[in-house]
Amino acid sequence: MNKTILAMIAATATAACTSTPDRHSSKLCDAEATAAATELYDMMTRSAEHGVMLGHQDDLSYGVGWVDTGTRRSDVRDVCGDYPALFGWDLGQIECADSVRNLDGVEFCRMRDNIRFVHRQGGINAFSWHPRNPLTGGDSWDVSSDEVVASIISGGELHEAYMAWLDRAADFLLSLTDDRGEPIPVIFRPYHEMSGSWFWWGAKLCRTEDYKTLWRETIDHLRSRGVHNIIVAYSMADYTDEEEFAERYPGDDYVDIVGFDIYQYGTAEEFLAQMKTKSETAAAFARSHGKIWAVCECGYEGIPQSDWFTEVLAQYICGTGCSHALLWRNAHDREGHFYASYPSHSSAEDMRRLASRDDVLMLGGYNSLKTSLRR
Ligand code: BMA
Repeated sequence: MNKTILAMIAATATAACTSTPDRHSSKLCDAEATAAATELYDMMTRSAEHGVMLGHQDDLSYGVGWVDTGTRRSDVRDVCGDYPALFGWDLGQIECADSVRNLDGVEFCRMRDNIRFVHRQGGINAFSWHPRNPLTGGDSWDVSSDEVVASIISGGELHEAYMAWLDRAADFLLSLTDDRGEPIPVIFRPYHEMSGSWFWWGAKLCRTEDYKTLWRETIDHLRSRGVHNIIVAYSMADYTDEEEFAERYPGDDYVDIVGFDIYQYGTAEEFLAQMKTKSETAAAFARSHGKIWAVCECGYEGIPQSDWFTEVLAQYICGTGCSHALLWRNAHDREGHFYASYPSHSSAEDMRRLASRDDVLMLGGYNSLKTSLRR
């Protein structure tokens, strides 16, 4: 972190951000949250006032043209000279008995090792979850039945079986221990993009009330299993106003971070118009509910515009009180499916520029900020 950021911290009073909640109202929704989770959430609330943390999905697991061999390689670090502050992982397939790898081929034991590394380095770990379809046996994207959610909530014929899936997720979350054996705090972002209808839990695939029940029963079940190291994130797909944003919201007792997933598919203008609506709405909702807000997933597949990071993405993630923005994965096994830059790509210089902004926190910047805030 450079001097400018430190000066900004000193001038916090003048740099007050309108879109972060009153710090004192920001406490975790879990009354029994671990001290480490509580401290992390508090730090995230405060860091959002100073900059946005950059995140990357599967950053240490693989990148364009390589897979993890234990060297902690990272496309983001290769380009920017520093790791992202936040690391995304996906739990998909943890629900299957004796599952060794997640849906993208990442071995859960390697994931755990990398999560411990991230934690030791002072970074933040965040989970999404693409569970298989418990009714049809298909994957998350199997939307052939609109009975799935009803079948797994209380009273549904698969309720008990689904609780066993949650048990496997709980076991994994509890296995993420630090050097002292304490559970590492992580962001947990289940049943995401719920306003869309491409996952079995999507808007047209279940009743709104059943969705909320599924969410609450999931969190309650994890808590009953002793999982108190999670910071829960609610991440919408598209919406146009606060009413839509709130429609499937399971309640303040079940959510800590609100936000959305957003990808550019068309023009930059279209993307920016969506960013504006979605970020302003999420920020307003976060403010009135005492939560923090984030861009939980984002990107432009293949980064066809070489200055996209600074000219487009930065516009609504910087200076808006956004806690973090997670770029999606750099697939090693799917040509052109990457969202962070890599050294030989035409966007590398621009991603470096984004990472060096005073109001963008990479891992080093986040660590320096924590040190200053703790003083
Ligand atoms: C999607 C794509 C898929 C991947 C899934 C879960 O957006 O990247 O290839 O399997 O996420 O990570």
